[in-house]
Amino acid sequence: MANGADKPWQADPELVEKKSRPGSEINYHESKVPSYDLPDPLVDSAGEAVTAESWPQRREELMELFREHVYGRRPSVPYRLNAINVARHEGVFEGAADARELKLEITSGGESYAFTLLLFTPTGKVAGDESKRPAIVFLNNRDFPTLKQAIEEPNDFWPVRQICERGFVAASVSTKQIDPDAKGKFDEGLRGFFARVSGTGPDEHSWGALSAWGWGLSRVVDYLLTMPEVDPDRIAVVGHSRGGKAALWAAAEDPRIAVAYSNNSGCGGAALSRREYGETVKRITTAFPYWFCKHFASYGDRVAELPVDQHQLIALIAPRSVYVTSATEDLWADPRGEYLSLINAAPVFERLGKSAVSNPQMPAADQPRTSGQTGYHIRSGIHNLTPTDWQHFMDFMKTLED
Ligand code: GTR
Repeated sequence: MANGADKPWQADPELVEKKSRPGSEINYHESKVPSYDLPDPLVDSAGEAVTAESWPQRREELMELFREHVYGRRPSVPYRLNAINVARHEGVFEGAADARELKLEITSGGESYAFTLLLFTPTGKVAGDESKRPAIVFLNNRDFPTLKQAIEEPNDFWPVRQICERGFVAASVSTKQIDPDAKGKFDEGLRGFFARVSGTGPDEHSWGALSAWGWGLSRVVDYLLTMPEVDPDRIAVVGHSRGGKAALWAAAEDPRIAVAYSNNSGCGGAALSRREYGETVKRITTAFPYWFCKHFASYGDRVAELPVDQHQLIALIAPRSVYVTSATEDLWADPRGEYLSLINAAPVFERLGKSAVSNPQMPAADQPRTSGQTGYHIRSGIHNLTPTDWQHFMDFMKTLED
């Protein structure tokens, strides 16, 4: 092992210097992180300590705060979901899986909106005496493959063959197909669709694209729950970066999601906003205002006044499971802030009778740490979702079976 390879991770000072620009508002120095107080997930708005029994009410209070101030409120418009088979190939990956392409079509007020679902089901025998498989739904925020590409062109970002070979049903949808990942395209996406059919325009607290993407994940869950081969208690959602932010919020909004995995999700995802390290609320709401509700931008210059912070987002998923990962060179996403979120959510898991990662020291690079419902690793390298990240995550999924 290289010197210090088993010591708690800390940002490489040379990298910190390299990334720090004179006069820039973006801070990479740990010494310049402002002092802050995190809002306590286990004290309610009346100042009362939260017990396991009162957690459901406190959870709802926190959900409302996140909706109102960060991700926005989803519309409550009735709709119908239709899954349309588009293509099917049996025995792909030398017989290891069956592959399908479906269209998930949402119909409301006589209009429809649709996005593609790619779905791979392993063909092998299910381990033990169980007859059902866990499923992993990947929210792809990069180039979404065609079914043919997913079968024929191995892709490290979504290593679907390896996922199937480890016994998981593998599903994927595209962020952009659910709601465009660009400014000024509201009318073209799911949010525009719902605004049109309900006749209500967006306001200060309406859902942003991250929430719409997460809503799309929940429609995949709807479909998976109709599949007899899927274990309804072991459905995971996975996202990288902006996709990781959406995956966490999707799991907060949808209790049927058993596991959320956020990879390099940073600001607005796993990282604590109050640290203002790397990407800040001010910067993200300037560059990507449409990801959040409009109101979130008003906290750009006053993050200390945010009624929530991101450890509470992770806590909202308790007592279900959360896996968070960072990358050593991805200081923009604030690895330490991501780890601190995870450990500051641990008291909620514990209050609910579960264990969670709580060691205040970060692990060394490339050494996954798991405890009960949560897990973490920081991979050597750049901002990316790699086969190594996937393997560690699937190892974590396996620990949940015991
Ligand atoms: C960046 C953005 C991050 C992160 C990233 C990504 O430009 O600032 O918040 O989400 O994009 O999605 O890769």
